[in-house]
This record gives sequence, C-alpha cells and structure tokens, in this order.
Amino acid sequence: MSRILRVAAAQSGPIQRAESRQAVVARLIEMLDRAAEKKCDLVVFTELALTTFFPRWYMTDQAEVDAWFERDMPSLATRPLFERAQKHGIAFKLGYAELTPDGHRFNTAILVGRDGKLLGKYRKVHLPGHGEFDPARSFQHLEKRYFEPGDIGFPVWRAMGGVIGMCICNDRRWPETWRMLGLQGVELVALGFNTPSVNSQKADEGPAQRAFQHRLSMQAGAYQNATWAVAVAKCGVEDGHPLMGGTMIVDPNGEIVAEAQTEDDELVMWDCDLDATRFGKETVFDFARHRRIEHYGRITSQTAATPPDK
Ligand code: CDT
Repeated sequence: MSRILRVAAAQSGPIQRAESRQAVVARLIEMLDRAAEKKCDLVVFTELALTTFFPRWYMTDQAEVDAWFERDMPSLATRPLFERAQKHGIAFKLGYAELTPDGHRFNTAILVGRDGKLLGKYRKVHLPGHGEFDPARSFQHLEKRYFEPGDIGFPVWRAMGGVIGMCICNDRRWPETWRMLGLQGVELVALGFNTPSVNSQKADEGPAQRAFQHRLSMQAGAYQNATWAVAVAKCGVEDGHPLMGGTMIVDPNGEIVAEAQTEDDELVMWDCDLDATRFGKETVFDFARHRRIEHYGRITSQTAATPPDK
C-alpha cells in the first residue's frame, strides 16, 4: 500500500485585529478548496489561525482577553470549515486559542480526520515571551500571560496510514519536542508559527537571522528524527507588526523540498512518502541501538544550565 500523503501547507497572510472570525474562516476555506482540487490528503493551517497574533497586545480586562479564545470547537464560526473539509474528505490541522469549560486557556492545535471527526489535540508546551508588560521590549510577546503550558505532553496519532505528531511554533526550537515525537516513531510533524520578523530585545536580529534560525530548527528536527516536517507561517504585517514567512516542507533527510514565495495566503504542496522515513530510522537514528539514556538524566531532571564552579 502506498504511503504517500499529499500535504498542503496553508500559509496565512496577515490577519488584522478588526478582522472577523467569519472572514478569516472564509480565507481558510478558500485554501482548503484549492487543496482539494489538487487532491491533497491533509491541509496544515497555522498557529492561532483564526485571529491576529493577539499576545502582542497587553490586556488587563479578562473579558477582552477571552474574546480571542474559542470555547467550542467547532464553534459557530469554524463549523463551515469542518463541513467543507468533510465534504472534500480531507484531513486538516488547525491552531486556535482554547478556553476549556473549567476555565483553562491553551495555545492549541487539533488534527481533524477526513470524516470531520477530531483525531487528536495538542497544547503548546514551550510558551515564549513574558507575563507582564515589558517596557524594554520594542513590542510585547505575552504568551506566558494568556496561556498555561500544555498539559497533554507530545502525543502522536496513527492516521492516514502513518504516525502523525504536532507541535506549535516555539516548540520547534527545542530538540526535546522533536525527540519526544521521534521516540514515538513520528513520520510527519505538523506545526504552525507566528514569528515576529525582528527580535523585540535585539533590534539588529532581523528577518535574515530569524529565517536562518527557523530553517536550522526545522531541518535539524526533521533529520535527527527521520521525519517529514511541515511548518506553516502566519506572516506579513499585522497592524504594523511584521511576522516572517518561511512556510516549508522538510524531508526526513533534513532537506527543504518546498517553500512559500510570499507573505500572503499561499499553498505549498508536496507528496510526502512516509516510507522515506525508514532509512534514517533504521540506520543512523535507530534509537534502540544507539541512544545512551544512562547519560541523559539531566534532560528531565533540571531546567537551568549549571556550569561547573571552576
Ligand atoms: N508564536 C511563537 O511561539 N513565537 C515565537 C517567538 C519567539 S520571541 C518571544 C517563536 O519561537 O517563533
């Protein structure tokens, strides 16, 4: 049986603060339709795909914060996306801000199967930024204020003939994320990102360096775990704040095989042969033969780096 997944990375251009969920969902459906025309199996949408990147705004009124969150999924606004995907028989991954019935807030991604049913959920573990207004930054990044760290680890799912995992934006910079997924035999990692084009704490770190760090993280994660990796940007200028592009599909050898050309709504497609993950998994990254867990204790027993006294 062929294990080729035709994947569409559905990059979102900017979403302005005033743009309604309905208008955004219409844009996502337009990309979904184009992916269906091309006979894609899976469409990967970005992180917080339904709104502007609201953690850049400092808010103190909880009602104002909660207006950016979804209490139900599908919600009234997103139901048309679920229905259209089901009609096409296409699976999708969607990122959104989740408010749970018992009042917890997460930066979440879901995987929805071809039948429109929820296959899996992931909640972002590595939350970047800060929790209070920081006047020293050129702009704010308040994910630590608005979200709790994910509480369900790094699950993977058997789906579409393969093993699929998800992570979200900043997670891609952490080898721990990739290895947790790799240790479960992941064959395709889907993620979305909202990455400012400039470092708010280092003005001379601009788009070129940010793009380099993004590629480095994606390519290393894919290669070192012999997995396909699909990274989908939200990008362009949102209310004066530039987000970098760089939507890409990376093969299990760490090579970028397809990349976006714009900072707008754009589809990037590739036929991902899941069997191409076998070689790496059975040779240089055959974890069972080569990993030496007796030397890895620090990875789960400490957070801060502790250099020797002298
Ligand atoms: N959305 C997200 O996680 N963005 C971060 C920005 C880091 S700067 C605080 C990223 O890692 O791309």
